[in-house]
Amino acid sequence: MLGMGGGAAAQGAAEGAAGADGAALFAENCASCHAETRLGGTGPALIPETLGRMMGPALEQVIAAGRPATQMAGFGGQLSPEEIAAVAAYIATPLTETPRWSLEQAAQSREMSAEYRPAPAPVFTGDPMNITLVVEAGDHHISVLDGDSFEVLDRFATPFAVHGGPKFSPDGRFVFVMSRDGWVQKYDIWSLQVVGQIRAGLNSRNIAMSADGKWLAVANYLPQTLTILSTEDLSVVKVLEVVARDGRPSRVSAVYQAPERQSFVLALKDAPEIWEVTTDPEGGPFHDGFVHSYEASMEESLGAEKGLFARRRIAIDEPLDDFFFSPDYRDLIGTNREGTKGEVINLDVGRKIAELPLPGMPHLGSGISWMRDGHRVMATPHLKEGVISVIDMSDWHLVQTIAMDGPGFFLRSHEASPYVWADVFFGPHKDEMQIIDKQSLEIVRRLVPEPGKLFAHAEFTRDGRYVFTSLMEDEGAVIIYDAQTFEEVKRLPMRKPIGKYNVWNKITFDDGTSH
Ligand code: DHE
Repeated sequence: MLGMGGGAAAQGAAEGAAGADGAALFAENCASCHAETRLGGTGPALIPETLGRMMGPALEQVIAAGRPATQMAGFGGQLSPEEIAAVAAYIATPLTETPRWSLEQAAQSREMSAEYRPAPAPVFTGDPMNITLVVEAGDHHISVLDGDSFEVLDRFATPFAVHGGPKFSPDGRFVFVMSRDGWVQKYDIWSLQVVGQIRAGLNSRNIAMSADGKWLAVANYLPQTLTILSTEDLSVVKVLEVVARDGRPSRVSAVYQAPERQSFVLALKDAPEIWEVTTDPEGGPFHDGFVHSYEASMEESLGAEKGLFARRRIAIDEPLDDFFFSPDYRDLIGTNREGTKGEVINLDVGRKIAELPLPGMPHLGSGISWMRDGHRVMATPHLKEGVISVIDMSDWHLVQTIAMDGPGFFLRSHEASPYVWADVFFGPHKDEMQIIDKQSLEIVRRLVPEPGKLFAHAEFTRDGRYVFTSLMEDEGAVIIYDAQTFEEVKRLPMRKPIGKYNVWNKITFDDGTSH
């Protein structure tokens, strides 16, 4: 079923370790589950795009010992260390051809659950708007937490390696999650049941929901496409080939919804372009009556594209990897992975309006904003520097660089909270959460619940009273704190909990949450 692309391509690279033939060993031992093409079957895809980006044990260790509580058995008894090294080298080698994944192939992968019965009302008594989902990477599950009682209402299996924020329907009833292998799963929070799943791409970055809740855009690395699904039944409604103006195909860095604009906004990873794809059935913001003005260069790209999913290109200086928006979605703040500077692109006029001093690989995807002294400021952690940059969004000047105990990954706050919770994901202080006062920008507290263990990512309850944090270890926990006193309130054992997502905070775009 899968398009060709891998197979023998990487053979040369994997023949090395004492002459063991990694490709042949793979075909014999692994292909039945992971597919001859390495693009996945009953087991996940074994390609660098997926493997190189996951937190977890080394490849050789997994091949030798297997993965507990999964179908992945250990091969330590059958293969010598040299043979295991050759298989690991083979699967770490890039595919030589970009695999195909057509609309038809995606459609054939769609599986809707026969057991699913939509409930007329929530099957639990708690507030459905205060549900928080916890992605557990240890055994690829999601736990559904009642945000008032802290009870686990359900725990369901997800596709392998879910990444990024799940996207909730505007009424908060359904949620969609995406795996790095391109599977998108739909779950009904009222019924506490999985609705179905589809493989929308072969290696995907993230998903975005349209403002009207009808469409889901899937940003793919492999193949170079943007897949648009119907949220109703997960059917594929459109596959946009992502080809830059100069004819080169490009991966998609990420896609987000711009609710005020009724559009999806995506950045191309391999070309200096931003695309805006309208989800307005009338074709806005590209229809004739649209109030914003466009520059002449934009007119050209509007061309014949009108109506639902019409696309607009915005030319920029260099490709963007990571980005963030002003609350009115007129400005996009982006950076490349080299992370030397940030750029502000105004989406109305379709060009750069400012540059930002943001060295040290800012992680704008987890940026947040809030009001300070009558000005809106945004803050971003940096993956390569132990600082958080705070920028004034009215004139784009750097307000302050907050010195942290190491580089961090995630920031979170809440409208009702005077504090930002920031992790120190990398380095010797990975066990620490630093709490920053949103007005003084001072660090007011450091929490270290388990010295030496990775402690990261925070999410608030709907009312902002409690904060859920992750002890990101295989035998880890969600640790719940009082958001005012910072006292630990409860600990829920979990299998490597990563991200946590509160329905209300997400669907209302609460100040303090990332996309
Ligand atoms: Fe993420 C969100 C990109 C590595 C956990 N990450 C995102 C988003 C992007 C992104 C673009 C926003 C998507 C969205 O929510 O719609 N992540 C990247 C990378 O480029 C990077 C650095 C390398 C890569 O793997 O591609 C990366 N991310 C990781 C991890 O190693 C993490 C810690 C573990 C994992 O799951 O792989 C990780 N990323 C997360 C989480 C979010 C996320 C938990 C959602 C944060 C939120 O609160 O919304």
